[in-house]
Amino acid sequence: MTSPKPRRKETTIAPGIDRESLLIDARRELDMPARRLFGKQLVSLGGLAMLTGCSISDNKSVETFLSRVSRLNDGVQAWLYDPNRLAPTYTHAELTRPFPFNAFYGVEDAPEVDGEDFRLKVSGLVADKRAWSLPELYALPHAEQITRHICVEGWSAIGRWGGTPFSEFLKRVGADTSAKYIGFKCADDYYESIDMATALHPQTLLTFTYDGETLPTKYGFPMKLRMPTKLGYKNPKHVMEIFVTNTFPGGYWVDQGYNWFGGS
Ligand SMILES: Nc1nc2c(c(=O)[nH]1)N[C@H]1C(S)=C(S)[C@@H](COP(=O)(O)O)O[C@H]1N2
Ligand SMILES: [Mo]
Repeated sequence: MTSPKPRRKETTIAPGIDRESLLIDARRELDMPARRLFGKQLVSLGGLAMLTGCSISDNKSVETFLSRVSRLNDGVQAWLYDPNRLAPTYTHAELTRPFPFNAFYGVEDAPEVDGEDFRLKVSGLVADKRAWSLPELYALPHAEQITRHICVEGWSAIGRWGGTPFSEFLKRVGADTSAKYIGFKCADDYYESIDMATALHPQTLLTFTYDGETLPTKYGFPMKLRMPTKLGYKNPKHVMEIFVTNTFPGGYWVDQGYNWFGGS
């Protein structure tokens, strides 16, 4: 006896994926700025498929489609990004205490980097590939910032970071600022990359302190790239190497499906 085959829902696009949930996902990908651009009603699955140049007939092409939607969204976000617009800043009284720790592991597993031996590697499209010791980095022009860090896991917190404007560091190493990306390798298995416009933003700091103290291990010793214009996961801690490139480097969460531009 054969049991009747379950009737195929008309909206099914691929096994396990129906049209509605795919559309919800695609809409989620096209977050705020993009929605403003396309208009909520205008975003249809067919329209998105056309924009991304994908046919969506099986699992693999659905995956390609979704990743293209995400890349399309990156492009729209980058295009809408105003390199001069400043993120809000706050007062000492507004600091979140204690500032939360977050990583893809527990706080006890945060990597211990030896500051004495530490040398920051610099590679790719830069004139000067010399590695930097911490005292050399600490001697760079200093800026302090109290800004809000927003994590996609649903929390935000106001913190105070100190360090050097990243544009200043890029100038010192003779970075090719016409290149597309800056990549970061971290002491844990984390890695990230950002667009050049954000790298040069006046509030993007290479930070060495938290609230006036040497950056503690949990917050990313020896340094964290702090960008108040980007979501938390875009802000790499325990930075070991910085490279300038035109080849898309991806990122720890981006390579698992998060949006790359990650604006906040
Ligand atoms: N090296 C490294 N950097 C990282 C992460 C990580 O796991 N490893 N997590 C990111 C995420 S998701 C967040 S929210 C912030 C948390 O920073 P905090 O511990 O200073 O709050 O670090 C970001 N940078
Ligand atoms: Mo996060």
